[in-house]
Amino acid sequence: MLTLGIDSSTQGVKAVVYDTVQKRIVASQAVNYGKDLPQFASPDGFLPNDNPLIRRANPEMWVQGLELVLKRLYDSGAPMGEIAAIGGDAQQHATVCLDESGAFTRMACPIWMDSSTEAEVASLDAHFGEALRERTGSPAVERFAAAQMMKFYKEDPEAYRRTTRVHLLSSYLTSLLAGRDAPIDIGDGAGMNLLNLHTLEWDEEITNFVAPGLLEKLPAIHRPGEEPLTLSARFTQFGLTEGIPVAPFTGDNPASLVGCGAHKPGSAVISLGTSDTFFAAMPDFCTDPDGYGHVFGNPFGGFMSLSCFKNGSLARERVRTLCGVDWKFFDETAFELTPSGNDGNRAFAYFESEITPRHPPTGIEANFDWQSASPEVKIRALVEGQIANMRERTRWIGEFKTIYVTGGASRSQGIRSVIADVFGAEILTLDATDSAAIGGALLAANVCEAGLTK
Ligand code: XUL
Repeated sequence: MLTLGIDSSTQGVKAVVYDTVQKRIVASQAVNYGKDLPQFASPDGFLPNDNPLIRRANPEMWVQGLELVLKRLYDSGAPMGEIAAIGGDAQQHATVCLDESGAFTRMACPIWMDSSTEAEVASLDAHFGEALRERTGSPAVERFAAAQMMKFYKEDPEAYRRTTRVHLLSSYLTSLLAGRDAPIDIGDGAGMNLLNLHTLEWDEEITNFVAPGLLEKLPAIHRPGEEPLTLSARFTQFGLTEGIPVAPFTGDNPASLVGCGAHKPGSAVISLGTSDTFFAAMPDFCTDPDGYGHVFGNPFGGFMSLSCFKNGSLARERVRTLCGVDWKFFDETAFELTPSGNDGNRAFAYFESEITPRHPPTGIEANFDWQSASPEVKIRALVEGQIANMRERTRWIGEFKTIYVTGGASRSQGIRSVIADVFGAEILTLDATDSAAIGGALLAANVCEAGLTK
């Protein structure tokens, strides 16, 4: 069976046609927002803003990105007519607000990188304290929908009032493909500070506190085993068959959990993308006592734990540019020229405000003379700093003998060896660096195999 997996990430969108029997990608295409949709003036997938805490994107860019990647697949001769089902994922936490006619009520949607809701987080903290973490799996978090919607209501009450539906990007894309309002997937819905993970219902007390009428604006919650949505006629222009099942899109991290085959407890996944994340299927529900980590839904049932680090691939790219070296040097040579441990030289990159742990956007902080150091020392210092911080902040998730490494930077032998050293674990990689899109394709296959197709 062929299924289509779509990954709508921060910097672009990818689509893979996946053969579920031979377990291989038969066609794939990608769109980069900066390069391919320059009219949205978002080189890194968000609108540049003088305030480094504000990170927003035009939702029209996500729609055009989706259509362009499907067009590219179709034009490349991919077997679109043979695709039996569609699944996918999106960057987590981005909210999309619509009015009754389905038009956007907010043309600059906060994405996961937004940290401009400090005041709202403080007010959620003051009101709910520990109860928020206990009920929703996460402490009050800047990028999550609760704080973001509280701010939207305060900043633009008129647009908030006109909003009749608040989607996550994942459920918005499912709605677009299905041509009707789609439910929210629990994997991604858990990343809003609004879903009670004990009842798997929206928490009325929290929604009432956040903004008036929010509960009615939230989509239904997807229940496993529900009849899937089906593809709308609009997408037949790309050779797809109207009426094929569309599995509810999930978050990129839950999709990667599935794509790596790590949806059963036992192994962990490190995804090295715009954000670096560390996650694992959870044997038992628990939360991060230090208040940085999260609990999301596992698309195959139960929960997953996750810690997210904001200064991931954009920081690596920035240091590579500062060093004036190519990717081969960054990924391999730098690690051949330097010893493990880097003679004690370590650096932390805060180009973006960091969330795990919280840190303002101060640039590079090194324990050595950064300016005069060689490129290889700088590169190892950065990567060892990133991975050592990850190790420290993910102890609450558990100890793992096997770690899957995925995402663009998983191609780097140097980075993989640092992970193996720091975690003392066996490192596995997939053939494709993009486990999220494969996860989407597997979720699509799952709705077919569950016999839920019409
Ligand atoms: C997870 C998070 C990021 C985004 C990146 O909580 O914010 O990993 O999902 O796309």
